[in-house]
Amino acid sequence: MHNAQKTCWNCPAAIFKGNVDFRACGQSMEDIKSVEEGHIVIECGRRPELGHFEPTITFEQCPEWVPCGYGLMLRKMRVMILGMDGYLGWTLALKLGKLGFEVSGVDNFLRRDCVAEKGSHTIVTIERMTERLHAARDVLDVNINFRKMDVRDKGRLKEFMEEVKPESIVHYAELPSAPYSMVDADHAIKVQENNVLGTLGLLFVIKEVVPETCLIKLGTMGEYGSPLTGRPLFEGMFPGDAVLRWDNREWSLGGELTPRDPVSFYHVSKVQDTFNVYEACKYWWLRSYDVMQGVIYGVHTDEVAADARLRTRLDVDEWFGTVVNRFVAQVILGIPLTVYGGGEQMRGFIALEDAMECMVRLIVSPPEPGQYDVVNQVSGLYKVSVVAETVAEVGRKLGLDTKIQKLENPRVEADKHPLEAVSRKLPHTFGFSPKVSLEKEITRMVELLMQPEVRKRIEEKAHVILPRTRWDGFKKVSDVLEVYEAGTREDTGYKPVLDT
Ligand code: USQ
Repeated sequence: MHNAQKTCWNCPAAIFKGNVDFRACGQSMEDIKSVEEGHIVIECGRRPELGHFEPTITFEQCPEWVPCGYGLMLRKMRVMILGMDGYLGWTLALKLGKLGFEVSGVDNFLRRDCVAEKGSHTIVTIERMTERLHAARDVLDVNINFRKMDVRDKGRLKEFMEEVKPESIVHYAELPSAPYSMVDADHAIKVQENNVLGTLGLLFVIKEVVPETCLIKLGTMGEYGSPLTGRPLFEGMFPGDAVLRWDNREWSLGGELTPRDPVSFYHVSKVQDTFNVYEACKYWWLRSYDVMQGVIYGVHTDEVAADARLRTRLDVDEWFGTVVNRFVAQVILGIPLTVYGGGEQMRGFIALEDAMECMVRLIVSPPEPGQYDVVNQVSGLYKVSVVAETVAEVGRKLGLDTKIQKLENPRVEADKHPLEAVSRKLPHTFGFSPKVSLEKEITRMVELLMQPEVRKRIEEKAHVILPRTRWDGFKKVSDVLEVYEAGTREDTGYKPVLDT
């Protein structure tokens, strides 16, 4: 098991008692006189009868750590999900609950409000939170402790954390849309205020209430941009003068701490978070995984599919819909798939189900105090045109014919570029291997979206599919550069991917 050899040093139940300098986090304030000079000692929050001891017990040896299918988990581990009402937050809450974690969550429903403000809606109907919680109890026997709040309300957040004492915190409470952040000044400010200030305040609350918890923060691959030099997207935070070796080549990072080149004001907010989290780990010995996640797509996990009332949201409008999800909705409507620019731009992708598995693996394998670790969460790299061909091909197999349209790119982004994402930690350190191919998840999506009630909801919002938000600030629908039959171009590199 990937986390069997981790020790109390990683365990959030360990209370550090003496001879350890955690500087401002407060855990070293107590001086245990009886302990031999120079030894680090802890007390176990779950087994106080053990007294004070050195933090050397492995997860495998500790009876509090039990198998959960994704490694060993701390029995009834308390996980708080910030942004629990969202696409990912809700899906993860159900998955963790089903695995036996004690799940709590907060949300202020900002995502619902922003989507409504733009005149759109989730095409998969989702219930109000009260209904969702009831359904989780009835269908999955999962009880979730939910509190409505804005994470920027530090007082209320602190109160809730004092009550729950989370042993892991998953931070999804951010506005996730690049186009939404590019609408105008008000939208850019709203995104950056919500994301950057929310995360900064959260770090102070963690320091005060639960410095031993692990913060799992959702960053994004888009923080790296797409370096035209072909420099791989390394996983980590490296000193500016580091020279990294990869695939028999050497790369100098050009004097930056870790090179970032965000591609929208939204992505800039994520870069700012990266530095704030990194600093907090350094100043206060907090611990964090910063997850650089690729574009997520899909609708399926066993838990959300268990009942219609448990489904997670799915957005396909120009602001909140991500590319695969949008293309699948377009296939259903028979709209030519909206490839921006030449379609040669490449992104990292991961299916919803795989992303959730990665999160569980990270939760059960906490870093050490003071450790800030970057994890690239991606299962495949595809050109946008290849994604379009794949969606069209799956659609064709299910009886839906579609064309592809190339639109003048509303974004400012490199049209053609190399992309090499280093993603070694999830497979090598956390035991993850992707299970869901692009084709498999697209097939599940098409099948769900073809259902009459979902199709009707897509049709109702067909007018918010074509992009109007441009990075250059002009407001106009992108010109169509060309329209062609899917499968007629040889240059897309489309190859069906087999399930692993
Ligand atoms: N694209 C199209 N046609 C469309 C929509 C998008 O060609 O109809 C292209 C875009 O130009 C872009 C690529 O597809 O090159 C990805 O766009 P996206 O909207 O799917 O994803 P992005 O804006 O990059 O942001 C999304 C999520 C964000 C997450 C990010 C991961 O909204 O929360 O952080 O994916 S990443 O892209 O790796 O930064």
